[in-house]
Amino acid sequence: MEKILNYINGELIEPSSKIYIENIDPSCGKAYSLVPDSCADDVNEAVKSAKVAYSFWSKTTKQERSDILNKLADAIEENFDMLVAAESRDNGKPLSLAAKVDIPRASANLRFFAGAILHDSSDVHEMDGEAINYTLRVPIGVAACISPWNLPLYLLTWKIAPALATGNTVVAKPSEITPMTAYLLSKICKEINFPKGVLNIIHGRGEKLGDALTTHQDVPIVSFTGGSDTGKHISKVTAPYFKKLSLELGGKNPNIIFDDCDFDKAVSTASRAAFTNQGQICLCGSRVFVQNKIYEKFKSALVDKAKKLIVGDPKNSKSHLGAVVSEEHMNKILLKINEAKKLGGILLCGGERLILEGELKNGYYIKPTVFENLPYDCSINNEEIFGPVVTLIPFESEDDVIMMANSSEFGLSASIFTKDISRGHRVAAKIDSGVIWINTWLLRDLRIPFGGMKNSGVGREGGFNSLKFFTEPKNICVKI
Ligand code: TXE
Repeated sequence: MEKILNYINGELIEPSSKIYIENIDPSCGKAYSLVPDSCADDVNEAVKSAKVAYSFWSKTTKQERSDILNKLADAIEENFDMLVAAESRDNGKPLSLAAKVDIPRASANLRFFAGAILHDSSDVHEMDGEAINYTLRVPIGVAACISPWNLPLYLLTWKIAPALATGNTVVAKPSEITPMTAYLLSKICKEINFPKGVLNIIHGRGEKLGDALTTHQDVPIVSFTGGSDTGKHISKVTAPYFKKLSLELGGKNPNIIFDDCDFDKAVSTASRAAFTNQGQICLCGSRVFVQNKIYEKFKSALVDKAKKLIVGDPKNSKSHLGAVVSEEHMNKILLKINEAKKLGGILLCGGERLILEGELKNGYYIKPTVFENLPYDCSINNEEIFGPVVTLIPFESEDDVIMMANSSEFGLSASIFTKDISRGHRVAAKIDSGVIWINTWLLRDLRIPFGGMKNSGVGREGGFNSLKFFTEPKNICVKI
């Protein structure tokens, strides 16, 4: 079986313990490669290498860094088919989705920040002719970039691109559940002679090596995307060290459908928001609030759509959904489905594992699932299930739906469907979410502030927010 290797100081190396864990292909439930089970010693080596590299990388010009990031983006595009296939196999997502979203966004992230760093500006505060303050933004040092399994290369590059563009060096820690494309990226880095030590990638279990990385004295900055419990833990262990911390966590996002919406568009977007990537996107709309007047009609249209979605072999271009990421995750989703039934939820479609035939019979497939009759404040409507499961909740008035939408502990994103644009603006202003769409979902401009309120995280990434996060402002006051 292929062994994935750590990437430290420009070299692909085994974990110091030589211990590996199995990497499973979720489409068939079989191990197909081995992931280093790295420990604190490996983290220390990676941080040491990043620290040495920082001494030259932080002195490079913006143009030099931009050129190198663009070169890496070129190489991703040259290896497009290989990366698409690897992402689909490692995660279980349809090949078509990896080709349309994941891998194009990985190179786009690098290109975006390669451009952004050349067009950044700094603030000036003039004091009525007495003095001028100007702000310099300087890199900070070694950044820990910890990313999850749902959009593996997409979210890894979303972090490493701004970190590197601003002159920091990086120790990246991809999810041990989906390590393959990060490994392939490190092989690509080696091929294009990416400067040694500037980017290091450590593989392994978060609970084993995580603290060594996030609390390391030579790591002043930590950017994390993942589950809220892990975010809480990282927040706690890093607090005594005053590190710069960005946390992009989960969501339980409301999708609000008013009765004057463009009906067909609202149904198809709600279905996309519910089931894309098997419902494993932090922005998925998993609570669908529908105004009473169109509730029954909307319900049957959404259920009809959900029933027609093809769950199947990720390699088959006809599959709309592939496998969920792991057996453990599948079982967690199935437990939540049972809990929903016990709470009185009426199952409208799905609600069970799908067993495919032949080679894929042990894969982790779940049918798109729609529930109704679950109180807006029950556990199912508050916890992130992170699978192809949504609930329908009827509402009467604007005030009712705002109250219910805001009742969640999360506050990442929301969508509002209405043709009354004044109502769209009014409701958007009252929803407690960091990212709100009107009449669409997941339309992303990489310049916007991206992140959540409440338990969905701390800080914002995206555009100049990322450049600010990965730099330290220094004010210089000049007396005139
Ligand atoms: O994520 P973890 P898990 C949610 C989703 C999912 C739940 C748990 O609800 O069911 O989180 O998923 C690393 N120090 N999201 O357990 O553990 C880990 O190795 C440092 C939402 O897979 O948070 C991986 O690289 N790092 C989410 C990364 O953290 C640690 C996407 C994320 O894994 C660590 C994924 C530690 N102590 C899951 N422990 C989103 N917001 O998009 C783990 N890690």
